[in-house]
Amino acid sequence: MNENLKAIVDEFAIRGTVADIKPLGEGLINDTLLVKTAEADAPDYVLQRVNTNVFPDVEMLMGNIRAVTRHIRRKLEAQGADDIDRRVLTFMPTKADPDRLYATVDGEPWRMMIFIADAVTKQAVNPESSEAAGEAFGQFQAMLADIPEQLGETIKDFHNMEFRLRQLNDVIAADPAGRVASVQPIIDELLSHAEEMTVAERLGREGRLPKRICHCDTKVNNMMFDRQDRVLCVIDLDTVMPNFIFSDYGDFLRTAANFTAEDDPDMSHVGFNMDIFKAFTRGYLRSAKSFLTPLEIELLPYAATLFPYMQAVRFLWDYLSGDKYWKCRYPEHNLDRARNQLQLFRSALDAKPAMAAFIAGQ
Ligand code: GN1
Ligand code: MG
Repeated sequence: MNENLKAIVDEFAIRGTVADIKPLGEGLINDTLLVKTAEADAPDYVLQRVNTNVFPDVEMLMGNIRAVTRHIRRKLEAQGADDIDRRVLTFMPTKADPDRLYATVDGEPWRMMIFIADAVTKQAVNPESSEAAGEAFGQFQAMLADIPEQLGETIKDFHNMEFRLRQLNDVIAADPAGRVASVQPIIDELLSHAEEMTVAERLGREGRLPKRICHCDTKVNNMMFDRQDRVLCVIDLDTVMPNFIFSDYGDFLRTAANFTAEDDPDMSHVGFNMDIFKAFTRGYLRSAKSFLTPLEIELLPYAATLFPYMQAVRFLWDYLSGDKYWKCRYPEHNLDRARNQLQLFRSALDAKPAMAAFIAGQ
């Protein structure tokens, strides 16, 4: 067993004796390990190093996570739910300070949480798992609707469309990679929709659209299912922050309701899948209808177009910047991604009337 890792685990107030520590999963952002305990009645744990390049403010990040997991745990307790350690992530306090949920070792922040046993994640969706995901993400937002703490923005302006357009316009003006001229038609098409796609920010300023606590990384692989295919809990809480609810609704559909991967270079594969849309929306509205305003519901089709649009803007921004943010496997990778998301945006725009009709019938 790696003695350095053992020493890190030793910072935390856990139950049981450490028997083994080994790598877990394939997360790209944080380093993740499984800590096995010797005793049958002690849980196993997940040990994770937080990537401070992506999340520079660990104090804020872990403050958010503490507030969110405590709040959900209290709700589950009040409902008389059983199996609570599998229904919400449980982060372990440090020995030095029971109020602290991370330990800094050699300048690196580490955290530990209870490993959820007998659970699986899914990588791909079908209508059934999309409906379950919609219901679970809606429930997650619903449970956090009355959280008393003010959460911080762990990534500032993360889903702010006006900000993403400013970034694009800045890089167009500077043209550091000399690529602007070659993609002018894409730029023109994206910018021609700028006004309609920033409606959320304007309504927010007018006080007509609230920010609520959102997950902000609503992919199907960010939830755990039990062996009977029921959703146990939502995981990967690093991006939980206040946002328009469109973040969770729209970003799930952006990945799940595309007929193909976001970087498929064959645009004839790209399109908006209404079966996934309907299943996800049915599940989401079942749990979120109780707290959504009529305006939020009316704007859900907009949200389904917003996230492909935002992602096209972000991929094009990175392409024009010289590919600094996303890893590229070939020179035009970001451009293919931007084209793909633009095509998905067009397809979602076409589907807007059908989306609105479906939502009206819910
Ligand atoms: C990034 O790392 P990953 O794949 O979960 C990005 C998302 C984008 C996504 C597009 C912190 O997410 O916002 O939608 O790439 N996350 C960050 O592939 O920028
Ligand atoms: Mg992620």
